[in-house]
Amino acid sequence: MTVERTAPRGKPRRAATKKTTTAAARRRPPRPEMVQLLTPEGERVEHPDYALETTPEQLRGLYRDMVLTRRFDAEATALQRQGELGLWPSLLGQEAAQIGSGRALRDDDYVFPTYREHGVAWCRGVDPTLLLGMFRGVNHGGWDPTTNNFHLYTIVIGSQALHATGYAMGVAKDGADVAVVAYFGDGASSQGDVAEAFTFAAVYNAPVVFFCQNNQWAISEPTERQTRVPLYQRAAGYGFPGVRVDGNDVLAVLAVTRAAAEHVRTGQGPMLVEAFTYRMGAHTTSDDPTRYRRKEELEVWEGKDPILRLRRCLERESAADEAFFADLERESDVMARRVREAIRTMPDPDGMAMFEHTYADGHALVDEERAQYAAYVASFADHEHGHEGV
Ligand SMILES: Cc1ncc(C[n+]2csc(CCOP(=O)(O)OP(=O)(O)O)c2C)c(N)n1
Repeated sequence: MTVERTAPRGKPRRAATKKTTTAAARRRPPRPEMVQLLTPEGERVEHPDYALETTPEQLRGLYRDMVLTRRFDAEATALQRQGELGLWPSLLGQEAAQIGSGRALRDDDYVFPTYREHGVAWCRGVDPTLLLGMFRGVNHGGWDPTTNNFHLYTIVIGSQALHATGYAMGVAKDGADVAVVAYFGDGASSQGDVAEAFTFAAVYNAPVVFFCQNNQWAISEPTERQTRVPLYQRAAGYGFPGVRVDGNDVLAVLAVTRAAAEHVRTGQGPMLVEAFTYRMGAHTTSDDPTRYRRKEELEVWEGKDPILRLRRCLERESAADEAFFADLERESDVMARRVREAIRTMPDPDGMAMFEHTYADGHALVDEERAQYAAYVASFADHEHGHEGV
């Protein structure tokens, strides 16, 4: 398998001349266009549709976001290994896709994430320590979605595409000029929920950006087992535009998402962005990717590391000095310490709290269940009391 194959193994196209075309080239389908503004060597390139002006300060800001997000993620992975978290889905390798798209949005836009959007959460201003509660099993979310217009993480694959579409339809009815963004993965694109969301969003002209991070794998299923066409081309079948962007190029992701958000805000209907990227770590800490993917594939993508790429650009353009990198290193250490302290002081939940947020108002059945549970818990107290001293 070649790591960048994005279209199905179809009938080979006829070679123009036998002399100039190798057998391997004949077997390879044409590579779909992908928006790129920064090469893996960190060189800026122009794209006719996605011009992007940046100041050195903005470049440093994007770099800082990616470095801190990666450090937070590494810390959370280590905490899981130390038994502090039940599970952790790492975003390693997807920093550019998340920071580029997250920084393209306005505060009044609204985001529906999946469970791996730690970088987007960072851009929305969610305190990173709040992301850990659900994975420690002490709460069902951890943050108030209305504070940062960032919905709770969704583990049911693809369902949030429907939530986002419904929300976007409501926003449109209210006449607000905001963008709603649904994040999901390549695997989620196989879910009925995503297909239904595409249909509804298209026919109701809903202001929703479908942001697919194609990280090449849905646990152990490669993208080629999810689709016979490049994912961004699916949008055409529903009647809205789709674009593929180099998901390891933070500048291209920023420019493309900014344009997509403006497209939906201005009433032109939904848009699909496919960020072509790679999950460099395991699917979650419960997964062992060496069971299903080759190390050569990982090595190819390590050469396209999104953080290294922007660092090379900063150095080429003399946009950051050694002091900047050293300060950032110190800032990362401080954040890591804060994350570890937050875990140690995170309180266990009050069991009774689970009855609190089921309905906005009271409900007779919930009251009954609460009473039953309270009696059950109290029975342990009696039991312990009765056996005191035994
Ligand atoms: C409805 C549903 N089916 C199956 C699962 C189990 N599951 C968890 S993650 C995952 C793969 C998702 O892959 P993708 O959408 O590409 O996102 P990624 O994890 O790669 O970011 C599956 C099948 C689930 N959580 N929900």
